[in-house]
Amino acid sequence: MDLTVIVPTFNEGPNVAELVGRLGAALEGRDAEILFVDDSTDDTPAIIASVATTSTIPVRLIHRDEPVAGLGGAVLEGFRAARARWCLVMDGDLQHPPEDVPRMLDRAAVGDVDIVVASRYVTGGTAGGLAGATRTAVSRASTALTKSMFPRKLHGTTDPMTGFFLVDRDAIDLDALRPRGFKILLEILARRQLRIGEVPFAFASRYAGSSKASFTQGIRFLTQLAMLRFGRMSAFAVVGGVGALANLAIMWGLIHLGMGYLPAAIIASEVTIIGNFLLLEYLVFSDMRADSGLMRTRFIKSFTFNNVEALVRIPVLALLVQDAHIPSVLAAAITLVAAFIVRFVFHALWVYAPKSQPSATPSPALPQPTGRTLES
Ligand SMILES: Nc1nc2c(ncn2[C@@H]2O[C@H](COP(=O)(O)OP(=O)(O)OP(=O)(O)O)[C@@H](O)[C@H]2O)c(=O)[nH]1
Ligand SMILES: [Mg+2]
Repeated sequence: MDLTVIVPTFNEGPNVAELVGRLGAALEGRDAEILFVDDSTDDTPAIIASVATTSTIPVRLIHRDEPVAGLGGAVLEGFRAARARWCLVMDGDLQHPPEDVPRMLDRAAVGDVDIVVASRYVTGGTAGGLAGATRTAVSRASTALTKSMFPRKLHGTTDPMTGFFLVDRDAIDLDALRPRGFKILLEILARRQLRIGEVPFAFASRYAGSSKASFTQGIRFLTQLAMLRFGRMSAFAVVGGVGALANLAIMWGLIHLGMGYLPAAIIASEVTIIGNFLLLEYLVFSDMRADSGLMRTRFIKSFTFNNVEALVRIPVLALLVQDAHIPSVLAAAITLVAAFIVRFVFHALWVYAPKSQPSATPSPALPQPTGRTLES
C-alpha cells in the first residue's frame, strides 16, 4: 500500500461523506486507505461505517472509548495502525482540501524529503479559512514564537503548526512522541531533524460542524512549547517563580490591611502552595495525572511536602550561617536551590508516579521524554 490518510475526528459526522467522496476522487488509481481515528461522543462512528460501504477506497475506523492525549494522541494511534509507510494527516472538516493531496504526494516522490508540509504561509498559500482577525493574529504570532524557539529544526518550514502534512513514518520515532493537545506536527519536527519539503495550500473554511479550538488549547500549546524546548523542569520552575511573586504580593496586601507580618506570611504561603498545586496539576504534570491515582491524594502529598519543606529550610539556613559560616544571602540561595531540586524530584517521582500500568500512551515514571531538553 502506498498511502494511509489519517483523519482524526471529534463529532464531524456531517463532513464524513463529503471528505471520503473527494478523497476517493483525488486518490483515484493509487493504492491508498483512509483511517479515521475517532473520539466522537455522537453518531460520527456510525456515519463513518455507513460511508465506508460505498467508498471507492478502503476506509477503516478506530474509535477510542477512552481518548488519550486528544487530537495528538489520535494521530499517533493512526501512525501505529497505518498499513502504509507514508502517512498523510488531515483534518476531518475539509479545511484541508483533498484535491491538494496529489501535489503533496508528487513532492514526496522526488525522494529528497522525509516530510511534506502543506503550508498556509508559503507563497501561493492562504490562511483565509481561519475564522476572524484574532485567530489569524494568534496563528501568526504563535508560528513566529515557535520558529524562534527551534530555529534550526523548523528552518525548512513556514507553517510548523499546520495539521496537514505527509510523513514517512520510518523517519520518525513514534515512541519518543509525547503529544499533548493540538500540535502533533510541532512534536514531530522538534524531536528529530527531518528533511522538510513544502507545498502551498489554501486553508478553507469549515465545511460543517463546529470548532474544537479554544483558549484552553492555547494554554496547552504554550506548555507544550515550554516542555519541548526546556523540559519539564523549566515549566516547574516557571510555576515556582510565579508562586513566589504571588506569595510576596499577597503578604504585602495583607500587611497593608493591618495584619501582622507573621500571620500574613503564613496565609500567603498556604494560598501559594494551593495555587501552585493547581498549576502543576493542569500544566506541568497534566500528562501524568491519569495514571497517578486520586487528585486528593496528590494534593495531600504536595501540601504536606511544601509545609515540611518550609519548616525545615529555616533551621538549615541557620545551621549554614552560624556553624558553617556561609554568608546569609548565599546560604539562603543554597537552601532555595536545594529545596527546588528536592521539590521537583519529589513531585515527579512520588506525587505523580504512575499507580496503574501505563495506558495506551505511555506515561513515564521519570519525566524523561518530555523533560529532555532538545537541541534545535
Ligand atoms: N480524534 C480526535 N480528533 C479531534 C479532537 N479534537 C479535534 N479533533 C479533530 O481535529 C481536527 C481539527 O480540529 P478543528 O476543530 O477543526 O480545529 P481548528 O481547525 O483549529 O478549528 P476551526 O478553524 O474552527 O475548524 C478536526 O478533524 C477535529 O474533528 C480530539 O480530541 N480527538
Ligand atoms: Mg478545523
